Amino acid sequence: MSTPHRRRAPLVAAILSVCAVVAALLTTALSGPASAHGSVVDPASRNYGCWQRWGSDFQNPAMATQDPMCWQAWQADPNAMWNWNGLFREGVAGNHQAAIPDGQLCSAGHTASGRYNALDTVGAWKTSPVTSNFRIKLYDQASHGADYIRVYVSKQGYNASTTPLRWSDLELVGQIGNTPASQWTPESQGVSIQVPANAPGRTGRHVVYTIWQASHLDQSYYLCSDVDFGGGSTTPPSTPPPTTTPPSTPPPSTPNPAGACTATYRITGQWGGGFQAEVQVTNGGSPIRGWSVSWNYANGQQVTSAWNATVSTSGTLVTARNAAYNGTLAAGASTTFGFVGSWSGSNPAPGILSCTTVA
Ligand SMILES: [Cu+2]
Repeated sequence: MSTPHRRRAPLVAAILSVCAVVAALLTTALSGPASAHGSVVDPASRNYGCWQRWGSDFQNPAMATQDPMCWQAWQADPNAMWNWNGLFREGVAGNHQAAIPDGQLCSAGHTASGRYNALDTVGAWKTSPVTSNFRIKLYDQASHGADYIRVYVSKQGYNASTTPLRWSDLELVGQIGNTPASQWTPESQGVSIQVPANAPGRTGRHVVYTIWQASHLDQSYYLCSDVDFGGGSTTPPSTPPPTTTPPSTPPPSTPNPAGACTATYRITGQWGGGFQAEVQVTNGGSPIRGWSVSWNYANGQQVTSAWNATVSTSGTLVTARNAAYNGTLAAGASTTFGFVGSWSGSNPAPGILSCTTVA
């Protein structure tokens, strides 16, 4: 009777050590560069940007002068870049501000045993140019989907070159709700999604802070992207922006030759109470330098935020005019604009889209 008991201890120890080895292997596999999580890739998050710019050349001493913030991050812990997709915490239960102290927002509160701490360093991180209407692109390698994604931008007056980022520096400028991965855009591995944001009144350097609440478990990603408002523009400065509707020309509501332009409407994603749609405008006639598309919503849908067009609403009528940079269309050319909106009950596409042109 006592023999099996005496044998059990080494057996249990053996099982436990096998478990430990398996756990260690799993941990290594999950935290290695090939693991499947994600990040904001445009505008690039701090560590994704450093990995993108220097991952194949991370020992180049030129980085110290050309990209000093990335240099200090690579020196501090290269795994922060190899694991650009692993900047998350688990079990936060939505209490993001309680979990992450001020000054540690870019490292998710020193997550992963401090691997990402150097991302909190204040200084001249490389920026991506944005305009006040921009979108973040989140790449989700493992198709987790999102319970929600929230996009914040630092308030005008915050000095990203000198001040550690605090929660009170941030303003919510865009968000989406529950969006399963099946509604995201397929990538060769995983999926991606774009979240529109609107941050008027900014100039110069700012930080975009994205919280991605993944759907597979309570896993929250905290991602700092460095941007420059107006320092660069999505419109190349060398190209004179085409004027939209000079007062001397007929307003876009003036009837145009039938078939001059056409518009097609496509819902690209839909979730509880919200949806995202894309409209393609095709110029069927001679070259134009402006367009306007209108439609009526029959079920109370509302456009809440648009990109690549200026959208106005009057009752059920929605009118979208070209942005400064996409009004000019050659014969047969197309362009698209998109928006997020709200709906309830049902969300059918509008039956008729009228498209008018500015010659
Ligand atoms: Cu993951």
